[in-house]
Amino acid sequence: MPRQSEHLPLIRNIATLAGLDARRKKAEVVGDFLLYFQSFSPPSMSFSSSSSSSSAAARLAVTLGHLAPQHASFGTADCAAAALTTQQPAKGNKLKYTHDIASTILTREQRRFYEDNGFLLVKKLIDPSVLNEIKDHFVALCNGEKERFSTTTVMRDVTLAKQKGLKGERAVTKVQDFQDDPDLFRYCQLPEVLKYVQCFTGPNIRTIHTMLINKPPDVGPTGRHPLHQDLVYFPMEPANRICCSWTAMEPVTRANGCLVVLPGTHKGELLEHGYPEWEGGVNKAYHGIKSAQQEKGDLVYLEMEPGDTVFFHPILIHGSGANKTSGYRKAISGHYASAGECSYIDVTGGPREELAREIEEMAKAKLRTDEHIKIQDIWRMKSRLVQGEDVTLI
Ligand SMILES: O=C(O)CCC(=O)C(=O)O
Repeated sequence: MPRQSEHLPLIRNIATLAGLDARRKKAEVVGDFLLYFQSFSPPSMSFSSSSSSSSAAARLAVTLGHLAPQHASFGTADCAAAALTTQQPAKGNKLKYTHDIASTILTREQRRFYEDNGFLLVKKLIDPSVLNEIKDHFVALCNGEKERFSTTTVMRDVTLAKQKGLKGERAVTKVQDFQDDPDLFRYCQLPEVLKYVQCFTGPNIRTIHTMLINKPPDVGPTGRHPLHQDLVYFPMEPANRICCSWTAMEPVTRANGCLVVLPGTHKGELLEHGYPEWEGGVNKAYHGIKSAQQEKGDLVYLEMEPGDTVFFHPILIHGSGANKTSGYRKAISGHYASAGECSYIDVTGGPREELAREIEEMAKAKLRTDEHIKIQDIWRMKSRLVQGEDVTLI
């Protein structure tokens, strides 16, 4: 039986909004409807297409610069500078994707890199022993040896869901919304993570979304994650004060489905998303960018070691490939928003509406109610203050 959330008062409010029978166990019901919109299963997309040699050279320069150590030596700083010159004409650009606090934490090159590219990779940020403890907890949850909180959702890839007899971490592709689980949520509270997160959100920080993504072997094409922009899920603004931290828990390579990004796309608009028309099935609420096929030439593959962490902007186009190896690929991520500058918005009429309405409808169906449950309330329930104070995001 899952453990109940600490957030019962808020859950009760939402349950009341939904007109639930007061005799029902609210936490369990809300946990159930979360399962609908959390049932992300990666549809397929091939990232193997080749691009022109000039863009390949640019990508290499970007990657080399980007992978430079945090406090770059003379040689690597040169490399980073070359990458920046190659990638974008950065001079004179106003700094708008990083918070002012970044000037005391990031190197000039790191800050410029994020401004120009929309992501920043920090190598060896987290001690692998911490990640191993988190991994052990995840495996114990998968094996049913640890109780899960009612608000946490355990999910299977659509391919795995059709297979019988799979057990443990072999069968689970994601554990999501672990804000109430201290053994997993400790990742989002790590000082070394928040030190960087505040460079993008500012000092008051709320987590808005949490995931541990597992790619077991032999999943097949549905193990891929379509190119998308995370903002399509978030009913809050401004986007520049939202960011994701994504940490490799195991060596992450092109062969086992590393993260891929399209540098600079954070400067664009939130694009139309929808279900890809792919074989093998697509799970509920797993949307990809409709125009993604045209953009594939500029992809950068982020191969990472355990503890390496990439921070990225919610409009940055990204996805991941299938795991074609016999091992696992695990990563843990948090999404954070400024609790001092972000506020909930009405998503009617924009690219977020379709997904928001779909999520709301799924929640209504699951709760067997005709009452409307606002997308903002669903996200309110998921978020948790991790640094500073609540000013706007309440
Ligand atoms: O970890 C992955 O494979 C991709 C995760 C991702 O892009 C997401 O959940 O937004």
